Amino acid sequence: MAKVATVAVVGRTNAGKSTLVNALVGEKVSIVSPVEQTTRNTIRGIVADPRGQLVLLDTPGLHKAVGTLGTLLNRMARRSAAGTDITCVVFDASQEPQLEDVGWMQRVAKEKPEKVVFVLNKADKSPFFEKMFRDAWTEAREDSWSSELELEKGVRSQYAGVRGQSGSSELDKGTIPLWVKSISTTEGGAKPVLDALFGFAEEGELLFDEDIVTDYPRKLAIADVIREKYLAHLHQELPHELGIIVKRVVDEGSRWKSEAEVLVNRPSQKPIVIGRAASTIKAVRKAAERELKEVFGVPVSLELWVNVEPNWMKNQKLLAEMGYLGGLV
Ligand SMILES: Nc1nc2c(ncn2[C@@H]2O[C@H](COP(=O)(O)OP(=O)(O)OP(=O)(O)O)[C@@H](O)[C@H]2O)c(=O)[nH]1
Ligand SMILES: [Mg+2]
Repeated sequence: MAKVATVAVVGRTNAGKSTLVNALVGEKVSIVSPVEQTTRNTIRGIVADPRGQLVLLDTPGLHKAVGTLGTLLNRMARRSAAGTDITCVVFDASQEPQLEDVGWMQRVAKEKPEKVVFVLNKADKSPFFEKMFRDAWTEAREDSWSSELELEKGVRSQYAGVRGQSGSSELDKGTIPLWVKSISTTEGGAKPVLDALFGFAEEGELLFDEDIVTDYPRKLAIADVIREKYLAHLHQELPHELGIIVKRVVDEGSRWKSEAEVLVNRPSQKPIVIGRAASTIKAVRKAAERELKEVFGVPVSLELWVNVEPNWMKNQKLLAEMGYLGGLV
């Protein structure tokens, strides 16, 4: 029988979760960019391997939530971690541990999931803060256990005594994460993560057909590719105030025709997404069409409409249309 596991890939925004998922799947199933909050939906990437099958949930990176969309993304990430066999926390170890990294450590220390992989990502970069991450974990674990013991016994002094003894059964009961390094920008660089995950996987029936790499809905996948091309074009300009809704996809046999709405928050943002003489929207459309042909194996022609929709990030109906309200898990 094959080895099978579901894996929540979590961590702070920009840590490289989607890049890692793509490397593990061996195909691009999730969009990637240097801009924060790139991933907005939970996306399943399915890894086929001679050992078996891993179902990876790529989640939106945890960040300080601003507004409804931000809160939703955080909730989605936390919820995904709860329902899976393995929790894979990705850290960008080319930077010192940040608040959100420590937040995930505290969560792991508190909830003690049985199978946890801590990925020190961007191992190709220098400096690399491995020790700081390991120290941060030691601290998070001790803090959590200290408050637990205080609760159980009501005396801090007893905790101090226990901490000094190595191999104390009381302090050993927590999670022991497996630490691995990864260079997720290359398929081979992520192999240590793959091996760690299969090490935790258990024998079982395959959850998906062997030739499936993702079950992410087509409309949402197209919207994501358009948004990725926009992120690449606009860089730090209004990335969070840009929403894409794919209105329809018509399968004409040898090609698909798709119409999408590009939403901005304010009228002043319209010229930015259109560009001088429509140069931006044209370049985005071309780049997206090129990638969609590669992803789906058929030519896709896109029609893009730009609309101003004040406060779309708080509009439940629009958020639902973008798939942000009902996760896939
Ligand atoms: N040098 C280097 N860059 C990496 C590595 N992994 C990811 N990156 C880069 O880090 C940036 C963020 O990657 P993403 O995969 O979009 O990050 P994410 O964690 O999914 O971000 P959100 O979706 O916003 O939560 C991109 O520019 C990637 O190319 C790595 O191992 N090495
Ligand atoms: Mg992502």
